[in-house]
Formats: sequence, C-alpha cells, structure tokens
Amino acid sequence: MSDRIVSWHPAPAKPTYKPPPGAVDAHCHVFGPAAKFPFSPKAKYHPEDAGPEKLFALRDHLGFARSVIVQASCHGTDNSATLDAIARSNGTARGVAVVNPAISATELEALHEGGIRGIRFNFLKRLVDDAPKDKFLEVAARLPSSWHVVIYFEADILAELRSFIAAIPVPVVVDHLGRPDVSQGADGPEMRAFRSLLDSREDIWFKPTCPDRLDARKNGGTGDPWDAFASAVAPLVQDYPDRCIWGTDWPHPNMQDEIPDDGHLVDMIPRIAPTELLQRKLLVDNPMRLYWSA
Ligand code: 0GY
Repeated sequence: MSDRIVSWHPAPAKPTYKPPPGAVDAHCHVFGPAAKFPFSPKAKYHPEDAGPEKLFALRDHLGFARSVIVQASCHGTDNSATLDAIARSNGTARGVAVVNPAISATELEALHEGGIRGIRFNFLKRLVDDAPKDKFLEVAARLPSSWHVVIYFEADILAELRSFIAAIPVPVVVDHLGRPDVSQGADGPEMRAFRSLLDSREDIWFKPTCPDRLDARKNGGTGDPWDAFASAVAPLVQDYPDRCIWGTDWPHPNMQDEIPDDGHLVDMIPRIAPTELLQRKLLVDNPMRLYWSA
C-alpha cells in the first residue's frame, strides 16, 4: 500500500554504550502485520508492517534482553498484534494494552495470561477521538492485581489532568515525561510542573524517553544529539531514580520526517543516567519490578 508510512531507521548504528545484562526496552510497539492484524477503522496513521521479528532483531542489535510492547493507537482496542508479539518472545516480552473501558473481568484475566501488565490512557487529540476520564477511572479500579496505568499527555494539559491522575487507584507511568518543553531547561516551568506531579504521589513513574520527539529540530529543538533533552532530563533521573523506565519507542510512530537512529537513542542513556547504579535501576531493576514481578 503506497500510503503506509515508514517511521523507523533502515540501519541504526551499533551503540557505543553497552546496556547491563537483562536490560529492558520498556517502551516499544509493533505494527501489524496488517494482513493478519488490521488497523483500527479509527487509526490516525497507517504504518508499514513492523512486526516482532524486526523488533527482536533490533533489540539484539542494541544489546537489550527484554521488551515491553505498548499497544499503539493505530490498532485501537484490538490487542491481538501486541499479544502475538509477546507470545513469540519466549517470555522476554510483556505488554501494555488499550482496552474498551467496558471490558469484562474475564477478558482482563485473559490479557494478564497473555503477558499484559497495564493499560494505557491516551490523551493526544491527534491520536484518539476521545478520552473518557470517568470510564477510565472505572476500569482502572477493576484491573488485575499488580497492574498499572500508563498515561500519555502533553504538558499543556497537565494542570487540567491533575485531579484525574490523583484519582487513579493504581500506580501511574507517564509516557515521555508528559512531553515538557525541554528547551526551557531542567528548572523551566514545564519540568517544574512535572516534578510537582511526581511529588504528589510516590507511585507515579515516568519514561525519560523520546529525545527525538521532545528535542526535535522541527519544533525548534537541538536535534540529534539532543543536548537540550540531556541537560533537562538528567536531574530528574538523578532525583527520582526508582521511578523511571527507559524505552526506544521503536518503530517511532509518526516520526517519518525526523526518524531517529536507535543506536543514537541508546547512546543517550549514560547522558541521562551517568552512573552504573542509575543505569541498572533505569534499565533493569525498575522495569522488572513493574512488568515481571507477577
Ligand atoms: C509513542 C508516541 C506516539 C504514538 C503512539 O499509540 C500511538 O500511536 O503512542 C506519538 O505519535 O506521539 O509513544 O509512540
């Protein structure tokens, strides 16, 4: 299909940084294959197939051992592609689903059996038609034990989401730091607002991920090697070392205009987590606690 987009690098560099044994890529996706797992009729983008073989080959290339596959919006609430990828991983992948809030307890248990450990609430208007907070809270109260909620929003709606986030009855993981403007620096208003969110609950986690999105040249950022991202985000990892997890975001949905090199993304890790201890927490201890403890 000619209108299907490719948003990932054809030949990522081998990173200079070597992740510790057992490192987890805790934010990645699969697309299709569409012939087997069609996209949602509500999908806002139609990517080329990026299935588990490609994902796991890249993981080997980058020096990672495990993956957390986050259901991408183009697959809507049909988690079959994500579950299929987990099933093909020999126990090295777990997942985060997107569900219809009316999902039954039996269906939730089936997702748990399939390796799902959380559900994602997406508030990006360019990706989803609606985000019903009341229904989200209702389903969050019925999740299997040890699950969490992953939430994706941009910094401009953080203030209006605060009471909703406060009411989520399970741990919360924020995608891509809630997309602050990193050019404001570590002490800029949007990073300060995000710190205030982290300080409001001890079970709010974050992903210091996607320098390619947060520091994109097209938005006035510094671009690869993402210096503004590194200086704004490193203090946060330092100050909240037990609440962060890291991921590539491969296959980088919607990044076709500024496709990041995954090897370069991995080489950001020591710039935001400069000690071996921080790296082990970010890449192994923290994601293992969230995804492989049950
Ligand atoms: C990401 C970011 C994006 C897309 C999705 O589910 C998705 O489609 O998450 C985005 O376009 O910002 O985390 O992959």
